[in-house]
Amino acid sequence: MDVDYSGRIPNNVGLADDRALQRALLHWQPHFVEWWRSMGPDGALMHDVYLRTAVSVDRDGWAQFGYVRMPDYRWGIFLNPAQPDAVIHFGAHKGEPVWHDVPGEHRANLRRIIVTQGDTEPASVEQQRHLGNTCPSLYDLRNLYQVNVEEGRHLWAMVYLLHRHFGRDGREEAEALLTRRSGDADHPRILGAFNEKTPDWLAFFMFTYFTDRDGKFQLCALAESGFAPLARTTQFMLTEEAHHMFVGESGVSRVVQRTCQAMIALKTDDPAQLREAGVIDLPTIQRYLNFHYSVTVDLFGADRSSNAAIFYTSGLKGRFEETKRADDHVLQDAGYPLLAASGGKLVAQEAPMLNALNEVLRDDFAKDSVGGVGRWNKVIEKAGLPQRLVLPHKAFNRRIGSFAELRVSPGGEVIDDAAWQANVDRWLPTVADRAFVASLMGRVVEPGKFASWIAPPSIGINRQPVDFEYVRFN
Ligand code: BYC
Ligand code: FE
Ligand code: FE
Repeated sequence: MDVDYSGRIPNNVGLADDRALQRALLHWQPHFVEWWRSMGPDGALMHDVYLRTAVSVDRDGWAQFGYVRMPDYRWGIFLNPAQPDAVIHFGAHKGEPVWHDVPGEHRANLRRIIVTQGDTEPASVEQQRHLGNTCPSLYDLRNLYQVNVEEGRHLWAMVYLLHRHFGRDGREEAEALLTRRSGDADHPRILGAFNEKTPDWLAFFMFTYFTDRDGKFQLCALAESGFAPLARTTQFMLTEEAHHMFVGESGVSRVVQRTCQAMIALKTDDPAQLREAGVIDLPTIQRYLNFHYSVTVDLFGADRSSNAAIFYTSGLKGRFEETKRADDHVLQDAGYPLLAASGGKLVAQEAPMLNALNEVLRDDFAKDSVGGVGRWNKVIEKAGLPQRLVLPHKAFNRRIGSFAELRVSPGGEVIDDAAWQANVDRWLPTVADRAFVASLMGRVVEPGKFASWIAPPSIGINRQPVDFEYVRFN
C-alpha cells in the first residue's frame, strides 16, 4: 500500500487510473491552497517546518520526518487496505458484504455525515490560525503546524469521498467546505464547538485534548461503517489523531508542572501571587477544562436522536469498538439509561438504546477523558500538593440535548438561575481569566527556550533534542 508521490496529489487509491476524478480533484486543489494561504497558519507561508509526512499506510513506517514549507506539504489521499470478504458488523444489514459504492437509499445520510466530519477539519485550522504568533517555544510551534497540516489532510480525506462517490452535489459540498468560516455570523461552521475561539495556548491544549478526542470517537464510530471507503479512510485518520491528543495531554501536563513548581517555590496557592510569578493558577486551568469539556460533549449531539438510530440501523455509523461488544449489534430490544431532571435531581431513566447512541458514544468519550486528567493529577501529587483537577458532570453547561434546558453545577446538582449566576465565574473562564492568560502569550522562538508558564517536554520529536531547530524562519 505504498503511496504514489509522482503526481500532484499523493495517493494510494490509484488516482492516475481515474482521469475524471483526478481532473475534478486537481480543480479543487488550488482552491484548497488558496484557502490555506488565507485561512491557514498566519504568517507561516515561508517557514521550513520539521514535519512528518505519510509515505505508506503500513503500521510501522508510514511517517517520514523532514523540513517542509507548509504550502508545499504533500496533502494526499490515504486509505487503509481493503479487507477482502469484509462484512457489515451491525444494524439491519449485519452479516452482508460491505459496500464499495454508496447505496442509493443511504446517499443523503452518508453525505451529511461526511460533510459534517469534513467541516470540522478546516474549522479547527481557522480557529488555530493566530496561535503561531504567540507560541511558547519552537517545539510547540512545530506541533501546532503538524496538527494543522494533518487537519488539512483530513479535509482531503472527506473531499475525496465526496468527489469519488457523490457526483455533482459532492463537488458542490467540497467547494462549500472551503467557504464556511469558523465563527462567521453568516457562514458559520456546522457544529457549535468549531465556531468558538481558540484564543490562547491553554485553550489550544484543552482543545487538542478534548475536542480532538471527540474526533477520535467519531472517527472510531465511522471506522465501523458499512460504507468501506469511509471506514478505510477514517481508520488511517485515527493514526494521525493520536498525535493531536498527545499534544493536548502533554501540553496541559507541562502547564500544570510549571504551576506546581511555582506553588512550591513561593509556598502559596494564591492565584494573584502565582499570576504575578508568570504561571497559570490551578483554578484557572480548571475553568478552562470545564469550558472545553462541556463544549466538546455537546459535539456528540442530542441524547435522544432519531438520526443516531437511523445511522446505526442503516449500517452507516457504528459504536466505539463495535466488534468488541457482546450484544446482538442490532439493538432493537436494548435499553440505555439516560439522565433526566426529576424533583430537582438528575435520575437515570431507561431509553431505547438505538435512540440513545449519541449518549453511548459520549459516555465512552467521558471514560477515555478521565485518563489524562489522572495523569495531570499525578503531576500535582508528585509535587506534594493536595489540589486535584476534575472533569465536570456531563450535564454542566450544555447547549445541545435535554440538559440544555437545565442549570447544572460541575458537581452535577440541578440548580436555579440565581445559583448559576452567583457561581458561574468560579466555574467557567471569566473575561479577566482570559485577559490574564492572553497577557502571558509572548512569542518564544529561540531553540530550547520556553515561556514562563510552561515546562519543557521530557523528550523531543522523532528523538531529536528538545532544543532542536524545529522551525526555520525565512
Ligand atoms: N452544534 O439528532 P441530533 C473532529 C444539530 S470532531 C450545532 O443529535 P445528530 C475534529 C444537528 O445537526 C468529530 N448543531 O443530530 C476535532 C441536528 O440539526 P437538524 C466531527 C448541532 O446528527 C478537532 C440537530 O442538532 N465528526 O473530527 O444525531 C479538530 C439534532 O441533533 C450539534 C462528527 O461529528 C452541535 N454540537 O448528531 C478537528 C461525525 N449537535 O438536522 C477535527 C459526523 C447536533 O435538526 N457527525 N446539532 O437541523 C455526526 O455523526 C452527527 O452529525 C452528530 C450530531 C453526532 C455531530
Ligand atoms: Fe481531524
Ligand atoms: Fe485532530
